[in-house]
Amino acid sequence: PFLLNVLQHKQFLEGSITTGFLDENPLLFKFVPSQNRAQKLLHYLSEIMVNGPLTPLGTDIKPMNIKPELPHIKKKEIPNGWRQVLLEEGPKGFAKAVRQHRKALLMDTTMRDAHQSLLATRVRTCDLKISAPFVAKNFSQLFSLENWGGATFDVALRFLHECPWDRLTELRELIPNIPFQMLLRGANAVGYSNYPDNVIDGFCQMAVDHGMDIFRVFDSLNYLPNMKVGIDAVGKANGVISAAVCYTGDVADKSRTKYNLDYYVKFVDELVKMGIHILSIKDMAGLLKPRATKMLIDAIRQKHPDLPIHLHTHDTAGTGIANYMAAFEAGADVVDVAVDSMSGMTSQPTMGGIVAALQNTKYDTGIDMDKVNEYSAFWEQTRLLYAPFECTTTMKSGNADVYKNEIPGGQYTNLQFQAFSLGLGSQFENVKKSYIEANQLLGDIIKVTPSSKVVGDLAQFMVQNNLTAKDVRERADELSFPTSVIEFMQGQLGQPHGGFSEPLRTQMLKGKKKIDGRPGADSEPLDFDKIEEKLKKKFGDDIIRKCDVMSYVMFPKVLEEYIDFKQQYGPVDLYPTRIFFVGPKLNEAMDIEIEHGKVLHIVVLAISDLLVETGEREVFFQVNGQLRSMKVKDKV
Ligand code: 3PY
Ligand code: ZN
Repeated sequence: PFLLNVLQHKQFLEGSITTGFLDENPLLFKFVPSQNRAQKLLHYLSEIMVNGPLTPLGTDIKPMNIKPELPHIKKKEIPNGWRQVLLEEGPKGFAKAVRQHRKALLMDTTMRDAHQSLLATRVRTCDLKISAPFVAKNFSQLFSLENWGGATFDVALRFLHECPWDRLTELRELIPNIPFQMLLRGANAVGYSNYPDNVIDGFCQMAVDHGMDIFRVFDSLNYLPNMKVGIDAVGKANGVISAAVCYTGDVADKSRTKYNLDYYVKFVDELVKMGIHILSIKDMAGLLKPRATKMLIDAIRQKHPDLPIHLHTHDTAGTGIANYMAAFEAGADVVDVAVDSMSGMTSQPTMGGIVAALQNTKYDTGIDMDKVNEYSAFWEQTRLLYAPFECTTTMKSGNADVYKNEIPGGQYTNLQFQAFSLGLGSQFENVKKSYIEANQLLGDIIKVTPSSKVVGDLAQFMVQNNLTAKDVRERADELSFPTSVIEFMQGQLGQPHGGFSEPLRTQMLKGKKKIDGRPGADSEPLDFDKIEEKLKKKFGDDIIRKCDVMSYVMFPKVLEEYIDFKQQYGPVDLYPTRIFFVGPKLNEAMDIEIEHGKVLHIVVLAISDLLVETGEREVFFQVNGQLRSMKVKDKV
């Protein structure tokens, strides 16, 4: 299976090789392993057919056998949009134009937060690509598309065996007119703990180079020094800095004094001083109510008349559209929605809902409802391909109890799912109660990735060990708390507003080191060249790209496993979603285009009985008319 490059060289083919040829062309004599993609792809199918899915499924509900489609769109049908404004005017001019725009603007989160909140972030690039030209043509009025960052980076590599950088490049190619937006976890980039500052800089530059435009930067504790790392990195990369203030509590409730209007306005003042282009209000749990929305946006708007305000919420309690109406009245510029069939509950409020609500008002978005309906119908079907990951397996409705427990959208779905998979629906009620207590124990902190995990881990620890808040306080020095809780208490995420709860902190840490400043302040810069060299040595020069090095820096083990998997099973991202997750039915035909114009027509014909001597089964295929077979160990 090895090819010599020299065999394809013109001089070789002409028979005019001279003795100096080898010295002049050393690279041609390098061995290049043939990719043998077809063989690897068959290996993937064989494994699934014999041993079941190679990627963990959330439930045993099967993806539906359908092929959602949208009308074909030609490139020349795509109109200009806000991205052209950004490219012409730069981030500052773009922000100014957004603020001057009198109508309501929308960001569509369908490609990121919506599926992170409803489908465990499992939506694959191939399905995003099917909808991309339709979106580019019909929704050119959108302020942006949120299609990257948050958990999508990790999940793409870890569970979907696809490269997040390629996703970005490919979507950019298909959508040249709508700005792309990503969620950047400040000094944690797209990870769960902080990286050295040069990593954040390098990451943002690479994202811009791959087509990213707008970065929503947040910190899970609203800790300004962490925010600054992200903000500066985006600025250096010439991206649009959309700095987020994470919202918790209730500014309309006078009895709740910790996160009051004054707190938020002062925080925003500090962000503005850092030179941000847009302010995001990130209501990650969906805690805003219309009156609070109005108070908050009014207060910020009065102090910063020229600052574009972009509101993000989750519709967990079902008050999302009402909040958005209040937000526009108070002077917000942009709000976040997901297409109807991917909206609601722990996802964003509906696109169709807000478009319709604003029609024939001064805020009219100009978006065509028929097109929203068509896009929604596509996602309604596409969602069925992700049935094994559906939050609706257990979640049937929104729930206003979120105002009490303050659990962020993505985490709410997860915790519920975990509780039900333990077979205890009532467990979820206990987890929610403990979540409230855990938050209070930790000093009533802002809860969003990764600080929300700290509260969730402590809550589950309390449920599992049957502990009340009083027990935790009294026995803190003898209990062994989850690592995330200890790390938070050490100060590894940053400093919470109002400081750590004492004496709990000291008791829990039992002498462990406390960090009282920015956790990553003293980290040494990473040497990317050295890492690249190491990875190339391990996997081969032609396998490792610069973006793989960055993925490795984010998630070392995940990247290595991703490369190993790809070397074993080939480009599995080419399989349609149902086949990727659960494999085909016997005699089902599929066409896989492994490169432009090169199609593998594959049919799985049969699976043999167990071959007793070897413990294997043989899977028989027809590939482009020829019979092929492959033996794999039966591990079941
Ligand atoms: C993430 O960090 O992934 C989030 O969606 C936070 O809201
Ligand atoms: Zn969100």
